[in-house]
Amino acid sequence: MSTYAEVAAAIRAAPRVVVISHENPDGDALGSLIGAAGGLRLAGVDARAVIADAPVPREYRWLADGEVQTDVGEGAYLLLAVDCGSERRIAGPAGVIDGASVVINVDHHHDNTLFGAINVVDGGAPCASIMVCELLDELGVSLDRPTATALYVGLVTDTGRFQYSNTTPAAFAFGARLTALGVEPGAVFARLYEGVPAGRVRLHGRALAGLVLELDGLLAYAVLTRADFAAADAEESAADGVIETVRAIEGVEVAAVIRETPDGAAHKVSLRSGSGAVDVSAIARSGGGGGHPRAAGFASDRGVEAILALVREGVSVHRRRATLPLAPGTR
Ligand SMILES: [Mn+2]
Repeated sequence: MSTYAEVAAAIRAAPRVVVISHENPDGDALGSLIGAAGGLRLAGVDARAVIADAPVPREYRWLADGEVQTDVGEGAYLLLAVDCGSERRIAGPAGVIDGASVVINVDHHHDNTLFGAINVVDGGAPCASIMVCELLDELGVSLDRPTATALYVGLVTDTGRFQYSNTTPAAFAFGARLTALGVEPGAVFARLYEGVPAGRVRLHGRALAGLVLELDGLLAYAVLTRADFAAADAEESAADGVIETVRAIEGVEVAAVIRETPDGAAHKVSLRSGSGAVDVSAIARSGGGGGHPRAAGFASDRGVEAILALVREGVSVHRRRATLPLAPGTR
């Protein structure tokens, strides 16, 4: 593993930096991406944030509008990937890795494939944006409020608003530091979690109405088809958050949401672990994806039944290997 000092030295030596993150960008992907590009510019580095063809979810547009380009621009560049567990999940334009003079990988996914020439991977970091901040500290950057706000978006979303098990003392300390720099948590909350479109609520209703529990209630899943999106009049990112409700069900160890892609040719599968007794990133890897032990996903061109078979098998393997903590008296 490399150090932030090595990353900083490579960035200082580069003509310019292109920052990228993962497909279907979430709050940490976007916060890390925009915070890194903005912070690097504060360090005097020619940096741009790039997302090719990935629609930014509605709740993050206030952060991303005007800050993200769809192409890498002219000339040689160093590539900085943030919050990307694998080169396959990069949301950059085709050839963005091959075209780079150097690839740097700064990430907190424990199953990171170490695809960079320089890799700084910390599976214990609550979010990638805290790692971006460590890099910016190494470069001697004084964070301004917009950059701090972008980094805070990564922190507040990846920790589930300071409620998931990755909400460490370091997470709170990072939040305190960013708040002292002028980040307004209440305003960020309103931007991220209020002003919800009605279509999103209708889509959640459809997903939850079709909820299925299997394996003595250890596995719960919901399936969303294109017909559901059309009937709810909901955009793609409206499915976000359904899985948190499914995961919270009593006794559920693995929650899954399977959603048909807009072209109808494939499915995106989100997985969450209830107590952490099942490593859902292992299930996701068996489907060609990856992630964190408690939050992972994969894309598949298989049908729903084949995907469910893979998920059931994954849950069963872990049931055999580990004694799942069952809530007393429930079964
Ligand atoms: Mn992340």
